[in-house]
Amino acid sequence: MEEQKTSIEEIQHSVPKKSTNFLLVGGVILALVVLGGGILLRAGNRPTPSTLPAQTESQEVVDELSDFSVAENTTESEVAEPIVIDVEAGSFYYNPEEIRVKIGDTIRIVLTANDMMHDFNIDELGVDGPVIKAGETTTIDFVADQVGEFEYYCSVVQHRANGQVGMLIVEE
Ligand SMILES: [Cu+2]
Repeated sequence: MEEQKTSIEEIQHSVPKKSTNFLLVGGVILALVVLGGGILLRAGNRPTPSTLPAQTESQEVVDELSDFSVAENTTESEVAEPIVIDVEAGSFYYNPEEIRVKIGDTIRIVLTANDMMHDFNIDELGVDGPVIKAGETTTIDFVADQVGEFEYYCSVVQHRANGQVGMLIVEE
């Protein structure tokens, strides 16, 4: 046992000594090459004046995104406080038949059908409400984003021709 151990130690000490040095030198050279290559690569990837604006751009995008969320919050608070206008629809009329608002107002028409089927439309403002039956109520939200006088009308068969119209007046 003692002999065997000694012989292994001898092998470990005598045989690999030169090759250890060789490996060490080789390893150092390899390390230097890898390190040198890494430094060169880094130097190649170092931000140049042409890549710097890209970073600035992405920062701007982040700024825009935060601006957007602020704008969205503002819109939400505007939508949260619409001007509510109750409108009765019947054969063949609207009550009221005239509505006055200010430019930029968010309008909520609460439309109730007193009889038959009716709806509420304003072509110029892109308002196209759903058709409701007698006794039903619906809400139609829109922004009065143009100054002027806009006719609202019922699109059910001949109701408009029969006089089911009104006037939305948007003032500055
Ligand atoms: Cu109608």
